Amino acid sequence: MARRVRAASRSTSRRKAPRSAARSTPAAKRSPRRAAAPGYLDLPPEQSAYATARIAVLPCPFDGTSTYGKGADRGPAKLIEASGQVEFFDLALQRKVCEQGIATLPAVKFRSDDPARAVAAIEAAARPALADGKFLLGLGGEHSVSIGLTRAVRAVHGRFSVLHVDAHADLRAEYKGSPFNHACAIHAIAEDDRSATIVSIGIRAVCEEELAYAQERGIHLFPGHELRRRPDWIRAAVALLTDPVYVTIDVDGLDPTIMPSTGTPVPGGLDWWQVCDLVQEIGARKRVIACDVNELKPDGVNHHSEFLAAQLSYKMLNCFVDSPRS
Ligand SMILES: [Mn+2]
Repeated sequence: MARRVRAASRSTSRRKAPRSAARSTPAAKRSPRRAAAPGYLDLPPEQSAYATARIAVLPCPFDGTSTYGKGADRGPAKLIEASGQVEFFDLALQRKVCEQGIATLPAVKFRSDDPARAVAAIEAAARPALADGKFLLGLGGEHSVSIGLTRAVRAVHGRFSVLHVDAHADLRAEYKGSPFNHACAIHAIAEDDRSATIVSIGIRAVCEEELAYAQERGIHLFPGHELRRRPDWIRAAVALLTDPVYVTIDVDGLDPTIMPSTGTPVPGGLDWWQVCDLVQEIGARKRVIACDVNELKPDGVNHHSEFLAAQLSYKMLNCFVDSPRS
């Protein structure tokens, strides 16, 4: 890969020497204990140490309630693995936020498929990093991980508005016996703070009860079919948000042609540049305090979805963390 050769002489760019060296060590000479997997972006130790990192990444590999394609529990590890190939420098933004330090926290452990316990475990795992002043990036896992993440953010930072990208409204009050099912994620967040502004983008799969709830609760829906007829949708959506903002992106909000590896794909989603423009506009106009990327379900064959999710998450960090406005 050309990038590895080019990057070899620049310490702040990509370098792969340590890992390829490890790979050439004969198996018999390797330590019997498995080396820790590389963290987010595969950063060198000085940029991934928790104490000095501006950003904390929390893997939340929970997939207890998904209903169609299972396997979102493998999403965080695959996204982090793919992030090792993402270029540190964002060309469009002319920014390299990894220089502020990005620590990868240990993945949250789940003892059962009970989403209520998972939400509590994620909230407990996310709180310390937020209390330490880190910007938090949560990685799902199914969308119910966002309930725990937002609870932690609310406990530490107080109230916030929510920007939500998704094919699904996720506004069911209960599904398969739980209010914490991934089909209920935004409903639960909306009920946790009844007055929080919520803006949902790219929605194209919804039931009538969810629409009625959105109307009653005052959730702003930007359905997929309206976006192409509404050239100003990004500015209109971002203008509705009040500071500070939490951003949650379900990768099925993107079109399945570019993001096939997700449990419940729906045609007609955002393209790459639309989601980039949206994220960039939020970063330019709003103060974002935390975000998540969820519902990546690696298929074990193609890996462009993992790379897209990794690059999107890093673009979010480049746009959101200490952006000029904040
Ligand atoms: Mn969804």
